[in-house]
Amino acid sequence: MIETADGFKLLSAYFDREQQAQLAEAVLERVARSPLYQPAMPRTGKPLSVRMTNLGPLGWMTDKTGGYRYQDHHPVTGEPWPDMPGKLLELWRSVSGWPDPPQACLVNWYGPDARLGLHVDADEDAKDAPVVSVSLGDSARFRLGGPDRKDPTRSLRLNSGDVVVLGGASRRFHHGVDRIYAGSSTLLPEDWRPGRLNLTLRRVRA
Ligand code: MD3
Ligand code: FE
Repeated sequence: MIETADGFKLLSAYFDREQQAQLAEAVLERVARSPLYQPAMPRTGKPLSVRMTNLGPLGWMTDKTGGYRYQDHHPVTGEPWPDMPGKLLELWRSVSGWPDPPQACLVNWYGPDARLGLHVDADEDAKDAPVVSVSLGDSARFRLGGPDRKDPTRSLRLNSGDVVVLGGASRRFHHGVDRIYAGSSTLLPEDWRPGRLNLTLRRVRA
C-alpha cells in the first residue's frame, strides 16, 4: 500500500481474483443494459479514446454541445443508469471514510490504445468528498501530479484488483492514464480482451 500525506492511497490487490471476477460480472451485466458510448470534448466534439457508461443515480458525461456534466440518464438509450452493485457500495463504506453513499460510478473502458490526458476532476459540487477507483482487467500506467498543471508527476502501475482512494488535497490533483498494458490480465471475458475497466465512485451533490 502506498499512502501520501496529501490523502492519496493505493490499496494494491484490494480485491482477490474471485472478488474481481464477481465484480466484473456484476458490472458487465449492467453495461449490457446501459452500453458504452463514445464521449466527445465540449465545443470541438473531438472524441475521447475512452468509452464510458455509468451506474447509480447520477452519471458523468461529456458531448460536443452539452459539455462536462452529471445527468440521471444514458445519453443514447435515455434510460436511467443501472444501480451500483452492492460490492461497490460496500467498498465505499470500507475505504472512503465518508458518511454518505456514492452518487455516481463512472465506468471507463480502455481498449489497448486508449489514453486519458492529464486533468482535474472538477465537475462535482461535493468538493471535499473523496473519490474511490477500482481497476479491473489489463494494467495501466497512471500518472499523478499536483494541484498545478506544471507540478511534477509520478507514474504508478495500476493492476486488476487495485483500489485508489483520493482524499484530502489529492482529490484536486492532476492525473491521467498514459497507456494500457494490453494482455497483462486474463480476468475479463474474452470479448472484453484486451482492455481495462476502471470504476470511479464519487459524491456529486453538496
Ligand atoms: C487522482 N479515471 O474518470 S481513476 C476519471 O483510470 C479518471 O480511468 C482514471 O481520472 C482511470 O476522471 C483514473 C483514479 C483517479 C480518479 C480520480 C482522481 C485518480 C484521481 C482525482 C484526483 C486525483
Ligand atoms: Fe479523473
